[in-house]
Amino acid sequence: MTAPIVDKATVAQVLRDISLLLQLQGENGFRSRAYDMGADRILGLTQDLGAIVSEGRLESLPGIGPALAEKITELVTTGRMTYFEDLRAKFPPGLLELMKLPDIGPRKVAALWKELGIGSVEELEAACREGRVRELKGFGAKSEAKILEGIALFRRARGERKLLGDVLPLAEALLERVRASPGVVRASLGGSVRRRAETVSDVDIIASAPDAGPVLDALATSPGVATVLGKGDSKCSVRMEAGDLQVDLRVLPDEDFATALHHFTGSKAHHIRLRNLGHERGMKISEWGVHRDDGTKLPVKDEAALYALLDMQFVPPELREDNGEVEAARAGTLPTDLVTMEDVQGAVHAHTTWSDGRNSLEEMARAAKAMGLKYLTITEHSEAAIYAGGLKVDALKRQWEEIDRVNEAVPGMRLLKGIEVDILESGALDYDDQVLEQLEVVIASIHVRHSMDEEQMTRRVLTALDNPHLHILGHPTGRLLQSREPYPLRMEDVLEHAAKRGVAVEINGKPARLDIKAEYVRKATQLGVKLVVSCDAHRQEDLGNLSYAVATARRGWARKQDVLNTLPAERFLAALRAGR
Ligand code: DGT
Ligand code: CA
Ligand code: ZN
Repeated sequence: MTAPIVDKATVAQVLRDISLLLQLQGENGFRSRAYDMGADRILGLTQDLGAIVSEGRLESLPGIGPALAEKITELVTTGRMTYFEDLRAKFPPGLLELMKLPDIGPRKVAALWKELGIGSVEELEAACREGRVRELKGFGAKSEAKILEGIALFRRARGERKLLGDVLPLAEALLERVRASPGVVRASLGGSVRRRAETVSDVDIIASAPDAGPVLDALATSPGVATVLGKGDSKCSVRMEAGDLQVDLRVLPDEDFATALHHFTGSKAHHIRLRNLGHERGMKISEWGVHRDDGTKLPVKDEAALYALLDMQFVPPELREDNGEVEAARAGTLPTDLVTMEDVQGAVHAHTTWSDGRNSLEEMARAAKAMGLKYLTITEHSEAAIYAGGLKVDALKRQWEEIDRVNEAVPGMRLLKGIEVDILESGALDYDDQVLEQLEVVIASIHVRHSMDEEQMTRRVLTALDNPHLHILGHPTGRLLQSREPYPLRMEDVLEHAAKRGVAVEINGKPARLDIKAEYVRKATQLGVKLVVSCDAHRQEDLGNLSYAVATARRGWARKQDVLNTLPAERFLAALRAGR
């Protein structure tokens, strides 16, 4: 799959910005609202935006008239929207950012700008400190203090790390834009995004081209850029409006690409190890390349060549954390068959409109097929999960009939009959054995009663693993990144017991879960536990979560043979049963 130049989120962001700018300009609310509605419409699309545009179907969407359709088409096909660029050029570049502050809307920004010439957060901060804002009608000394508080809050939020899943689509769209700009020979993401860390602080892009200028310009003029933070001969940094994300682009001559890419991929800890190994061999490794002690520069055509200079195996970016990969690569024992997205034949863990999902069985089947998958396990919530529309047994059986119908209607795709059954407080599963034994795929997870102590919680999960109908333990630690701690659980005991009982363990690919995490993946494979990579999809777009599960598997050194859904459907089912 190649990412389009401009994704839905960016289109929506541009439309919202236009709405704000029109309001700043004092236009009637009617015009600006049309852009806001257009933004909602685009975000709500379940189909591929690129396809809608290329087939000329934009205008047939309710709320999108011919003029708007034309502007969106320009943006999606060329990466630019002249109307937006012209409109934006009438205002200082930092003005849109001002609108992100708490309690500051278009009317206040318009007053600050027109009366005091304030066009950025920094200027507003200075004006508040100097007591100039209180002079304005509708503002006072109190509002100055409140604005300063708001600015502090805004800056703190900006400093927080972001979920990889919120950043990667945007990063890939920008990378495509860089790739498509004049003269580019090679381009890649770097940093923690390339290493597929769970959370990231910014986006690093590295490109090679004979002339850096036009490439740097391409980033600086990208739709969705709030501010150009700095631009030099070989580097450009911008802040995107979406998520306040900073993006750093570096452009070098192609002969320096590999060593620069390696440097800016990190991690720092991995680098330090390599630098020391280089030193022992009389080589200096730096962001500028590899030099002999006498100053001569060694040609390095790609990253593999760099590792070869150090007599090491190539280390995939996901493994570059100084977690033993340096030793293994030197000894030649680093796994060379880490699981890849291409290895995955079927997706595990999907919800539909039968419980709390947004798409029908047939829509999910078609979307999975479009991704090149061969099967999808349908695993709705069970009866106890009332909040999530859990299924009573008779509804479950009616679903099987619809699954049979869809399987006939969508050749080449097989929906497997499964369940995500709740693990009750006692460790019992939420359906009787007679129901569970009729299902092809049984995932069991905890959704309620998280506040047990470690002993109780561990016992609960171990008891669940004893159920002979259970195939997969779902999101085992229950963590939600940046919002919920894992439940207290002796994971080592859980993984050992899963190995003993032949239960597979889920790597849940939902970006806020990534559960189990990479460290436990590694432990699991060492104990001989089989894994599944899952999407935990609640709508068809979520099927893409599989790639985050695969990334987590790779970060945990999992190979293809460790992951059961790399098998074709029949063998996958046989492996689930054989474990028990
Ligand atoms: P992040 O941005 O906090 O999610 O994590 P990274 O790893 O992307 O870190 P970042 O963006 O500060 O720098 C990108 C890479 O550049 C980093 O992984 C390694 C390299 N790098 C940056 N600063 C240093 C440094 O002081 N020493 C060394 N050896 N490498 C550095
Ligand atoms: Ca970074
Ligand atoms: Zn769940």
